[in-house]
Amino acid sequence: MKITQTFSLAGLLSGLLFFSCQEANNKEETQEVKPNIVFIYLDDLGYGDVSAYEAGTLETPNMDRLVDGGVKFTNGYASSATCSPSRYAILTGTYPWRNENAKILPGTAPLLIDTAQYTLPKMLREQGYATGIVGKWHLGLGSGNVDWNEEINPGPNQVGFDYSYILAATQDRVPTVYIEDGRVVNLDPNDPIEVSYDENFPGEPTAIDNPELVEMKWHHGHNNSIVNGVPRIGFMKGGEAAKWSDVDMADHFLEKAQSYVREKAAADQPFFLYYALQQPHVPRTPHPRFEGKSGMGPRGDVILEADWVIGEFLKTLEEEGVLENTLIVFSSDNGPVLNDGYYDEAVEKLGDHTPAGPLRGGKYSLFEAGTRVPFATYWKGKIQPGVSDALVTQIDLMASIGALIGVESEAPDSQNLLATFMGESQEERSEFVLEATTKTALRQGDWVMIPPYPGPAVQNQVNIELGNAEGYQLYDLSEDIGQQNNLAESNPEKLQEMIQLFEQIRGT
Ligand code: NG6
Ligand code: CA
Repeated sequence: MKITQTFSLAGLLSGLLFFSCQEANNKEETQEVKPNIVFIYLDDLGYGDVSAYEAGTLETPNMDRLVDGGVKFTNGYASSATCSPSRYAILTGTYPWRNENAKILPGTAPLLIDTAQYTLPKMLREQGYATGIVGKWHLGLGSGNVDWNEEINPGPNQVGFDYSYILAATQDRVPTVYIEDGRVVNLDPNDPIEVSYDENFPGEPTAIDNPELVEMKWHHGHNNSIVNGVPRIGFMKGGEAAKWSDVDMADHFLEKAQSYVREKAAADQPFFLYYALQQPHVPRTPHPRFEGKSGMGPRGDVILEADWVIGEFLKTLEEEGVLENTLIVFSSDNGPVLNDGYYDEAVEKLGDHTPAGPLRGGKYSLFEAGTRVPFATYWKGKIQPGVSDALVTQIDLMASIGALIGVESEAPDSQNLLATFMGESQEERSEFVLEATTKTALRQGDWVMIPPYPGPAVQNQVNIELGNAEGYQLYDLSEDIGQQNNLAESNPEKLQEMIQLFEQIRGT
């Protein structure tokens, strides 16, 4: 009797299970498939470097395909005029100036994002997404004194990514190796890697001691260890087999990004891919296929290379049948710079090209060109092509993507502007505190207020106006996009209003 009962109970249970599974399946069918999300994020690409923004001198047809085929933002901002703070902000939905360590990081810096912090990839992973990063990280690794020969932890895999294939810091900083899921790729245990930003390892060549080994001349900084003829920032010893090939880097990251997409598409798993290209940051090392192609020297050539890479990547999304179910965000981490530390003809061969478009300043600057960057959202068949002048920032992607997949983002600085990113609204931020090398300024509506800051007006080595001045600066961008007329004296009411708001937001 007991046995029969058990059997019938089991039967009942499996029946129930069957029904609930059926129900779930039906639900899934009626529910919309989760869109994939891809960030195509360039390094130091300026507002005027993309032909869809500034036609004429450099043709970037694949970037244009995203910009002209999606929503082209003319007031889209990176969160900072340098890399690490912008990358911190895009992944955490948090103003970088809230974290005092969010500055340009050396290759030995510890992880900048707290592993307990809620992040965009964590948010997506909780919703069943595969989350991957391919490319430049520059957010620190480990918790101090990293042993590059062991598992490097914490890193991207501890802040929300379940796959990572990265360069640790920048192309001009050691260690010049790729790291996959916390392990240096191709590391020979008999040739361990050592890295220091304080002193050289005895007997190792540097650009100062061995100028005959240098194939790319340094202009400022960049005179420590030499890898592939390129002098870098920082000292490195060993790891010969693991060293990357600079000219193959674009192809290499492309391959990794493509395999990631193919794998996830085959598994039918929604994915978030943060594809962080290294161009056109220094050292500019185009593959020989692109050498001389732009007529502007290596800087132009690597932009053409990046454009080609983007075209190939889009082809892969198409081939895998996922392009129409993928929201692509295309942008850059900060504005442009020509001479960023190497003699590479970026200045000499620039011709009529205007990397910053009509904007003043560049990378490192509080002026517009520091943070206002190419910024587009593209979703084939879903987003209608158009131009938006709405004020949006990369910080807002977290809340907006959260809204897209139906979750609250828990990132207080991030504003849900999903409708704007989808091209369905002109709703915008009312204000934004931008950052440049730890200094901040306020944009509100069409106005920008830059507080007084000590320091040089121009950083001579890179030849960029930084925005430092003894007095307040106030610009009306609706009439003066090039920030030529300081209205601080002629419009004291507006200035006061903005100072107040700025201090209120910054909590000073
Ligand atoms: C600067 C480097 C510059 C670049 C920048 C970081 C010198 C003199 N200059 O310190 O070449 O690497 O840091 O760029 O070393 S970023 O885009 O990653 O922020
Ligand atoms: Ca950068």
